[in-house]
Amino acid sequence: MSRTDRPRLGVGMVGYAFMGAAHSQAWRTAPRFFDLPRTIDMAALCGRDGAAVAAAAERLGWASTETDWRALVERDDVDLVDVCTPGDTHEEIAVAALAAGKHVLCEKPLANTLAEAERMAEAARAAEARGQVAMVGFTYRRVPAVQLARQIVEEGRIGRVRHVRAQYLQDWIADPEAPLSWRLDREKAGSGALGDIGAHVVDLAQFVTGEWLTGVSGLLETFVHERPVAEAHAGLRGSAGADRGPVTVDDAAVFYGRLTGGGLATFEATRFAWGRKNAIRLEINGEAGSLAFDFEDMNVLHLFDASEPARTAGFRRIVVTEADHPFVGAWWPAGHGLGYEHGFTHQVVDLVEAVAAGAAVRPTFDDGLQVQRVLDAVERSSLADNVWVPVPGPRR
Ligand code: SOE
Repeated sequence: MSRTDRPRLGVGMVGYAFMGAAHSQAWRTAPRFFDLPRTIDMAALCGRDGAAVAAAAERLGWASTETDWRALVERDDVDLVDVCTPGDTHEEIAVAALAAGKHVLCEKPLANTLAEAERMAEAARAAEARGQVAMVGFTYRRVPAVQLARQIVEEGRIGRVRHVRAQYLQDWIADPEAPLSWRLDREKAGSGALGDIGAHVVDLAQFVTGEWLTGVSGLLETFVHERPVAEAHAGLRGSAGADRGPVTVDDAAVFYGRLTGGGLATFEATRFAWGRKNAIRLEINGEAGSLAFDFEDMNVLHLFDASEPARTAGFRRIVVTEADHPFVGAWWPAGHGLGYEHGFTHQVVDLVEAVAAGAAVRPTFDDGLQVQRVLDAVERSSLADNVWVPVPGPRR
């Protein structure tokens, strides 16, 4: 089937900041490197400020604009709504889009609260029964090295999982004078490091092991309670004075939990780790070996096979750039590697294939709800002197 006579998939996106730019790149690029079963039409970009969204549409490759997401959701030429807005709007936009018969891709974390996530997952289950697709944007699952790690665990190569050691380390607000942004405001973001980056490592731990956390205990901390207000975020000014405002979320989270297979998991999420820019570090220790990954060296997966004779045993450095590694064959010759943006493109590839097949694609909103259950339990634990808080399992 030539590319031109494939059924059209009209996409409408809400939001055009960092995630909007990364998703736009994926919608533009995926059809050019993967043989998708749909022709992608980047039909409309939505944002409140008409002039700003028009400029963004021009820059990011969208054919038209809307200033009200409700209008976007009702458009007949939009089949899929991509939600790239702060967490306080995820539920209303995603639920309205699902009710309007659209497929939905929603940025992570799914929601700002457990109650919102439960309502979104319920709406998604009903929509999936009608043949619609709902996906949450945990893009790091689609880094080839992470996909390979999942395959190795699933093949039983490292045996039963004993430990998961997961960190997400950044430093973009380690400077106490770094200005406030919506990510530091509880109303907009729901939480700080816990929901923003802790959500990623919870999802990765559950994805790579195929297990989920049955209970957690944790601590949250806010190191800097007040910051300068940048003009763009004038609305965040507090009583602290016209040019400063309060930080109302956690700056860092540390927590641990038990996995369904009996293993133990430890997590750390912080944006105060000077020198760490986007360091997602995952180590899985099984009864027969270990895996280790660091996003700051994202094309490499380390494998230790405990069956190797001690004389020559050691971590093997697998360069995940071969054509038969997940997703890699569509890109460059062996050894040339991929980047941060490729996880977003691979996300679009699997989403569009699921839409064409009329099938669900993971992470579903139920997967997003499972992460939200963990975040909620960590928050409740931290508020109660880090007591142990059970985490209910997934519906299916
Ligand atoms: C900020 O911490 C952030 O932009 C996250 O919100 C994204 O999900 C992650 O991909 C990069 O870092």
